[in-house]
Amino acid sequence: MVSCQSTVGDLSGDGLADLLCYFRAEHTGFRPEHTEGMLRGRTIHGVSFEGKDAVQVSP
Ligand SMILES: [Ca+2]
Repeated sequence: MVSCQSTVGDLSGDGLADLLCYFRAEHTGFRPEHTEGMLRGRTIHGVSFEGKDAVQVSP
């Protein structure tokens, strides 16, 4: 299950709007020591996207 919020504003303080997503860690391969992740997907209009940024893996 993935849930994302695009209306969270600038959480990182870099002046750019952020996307906050929640994943079940066991479905992603993330482990607690991981600090960076890559997201690949497709919009509802079929446009592919890819991004990389910091992640925080919580138990
Ligand atoms: Ca930001």
